[in-house]
Amino acid sequence: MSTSTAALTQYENILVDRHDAVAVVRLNRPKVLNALSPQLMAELTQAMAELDADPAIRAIVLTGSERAFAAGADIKEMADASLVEMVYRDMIGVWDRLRQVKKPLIAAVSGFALGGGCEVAMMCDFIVASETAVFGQPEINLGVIPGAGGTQRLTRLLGKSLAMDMILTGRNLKAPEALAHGLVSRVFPVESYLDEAIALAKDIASKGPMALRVAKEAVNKAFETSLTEGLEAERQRFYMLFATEDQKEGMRAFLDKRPPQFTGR
Ligand code: DAK
Repeated sequence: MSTSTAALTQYENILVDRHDAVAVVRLNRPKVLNALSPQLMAELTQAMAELDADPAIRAIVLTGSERAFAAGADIKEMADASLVEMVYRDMIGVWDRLRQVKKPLIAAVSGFALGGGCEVAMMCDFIVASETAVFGQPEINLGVIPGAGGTQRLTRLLGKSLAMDMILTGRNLKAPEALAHGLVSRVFPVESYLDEAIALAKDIASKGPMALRVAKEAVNKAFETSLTEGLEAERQRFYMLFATEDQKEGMRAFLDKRPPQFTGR
């Protein structure tokens, strides 16, 4: 892996490092396969908000360990909770903050991405995986159902038949199947998946920040609107970019046959 530089705020359950304009956030509860405790999720969403507001950062990679991205929400923390306690914990209020990240957010998944782990990966803009990645929503085996978007995002990404199959049986998808069905965009050897994800994030970080931001908004619109509304939203954003210096720089650089220097203005 490329050399990391200064860490940001110190957290107990995650590690945050910078690689030039790319931040790498690593889930770090190895003894429990990165089970997503409330404390971990609070730290994760706080770190994401900090990085999103940091002008030096242009893309973020979210990862775990080689063995586990995350094996789900922490079952010990939920096992004895009552309905009322679950409601007042407002887990979704915290988890949903990942949706508000405006910078490109790539999940780099190796090993288990189960339950809430799979759901967190799907909250990212796209997923790259190691050959050992395993995705699943095994909540049915615990007497519950996915609670952080699994029934909705998995169905949109994989289609009804495969999503139903996974959610009703609790069966997992290995990396090649996840790639074949579009859950992940690329699969790399386990030795290099994180380096590859960081390289990919660096490439994205070299693009115009404003264009990246509105491209992400426009793609996400596809999940929320009719085609006509989505096309209109895309068109408005396309025209809007002609008010940016980066559009002038990007097109001028092409004509001058030189690499563009985007500033985000
Ligand atoms: N929670 C707590 N501890 C976990 C854990 C989890 N999800 N997954 C693994 N661990 C712990 C194990 O208990 C074990 O701890 P010790 O016994 O050593 O103390 C340690 O991690 C290593 O695990 P194993 O010994 O089991 O390791 P194996 O290699 O044998 O098996 C495994 C790996 C991933 C197949 C297995 O650990 C497993 O089946 N884990 C549970 C997977 C699972 O069921 N995940 C879904 C959890 S439910 C919501 C948001 C999110 C959610 C719901 C609502 N809202 C916003 C409303 C999410 C719910 C879930 O994710």
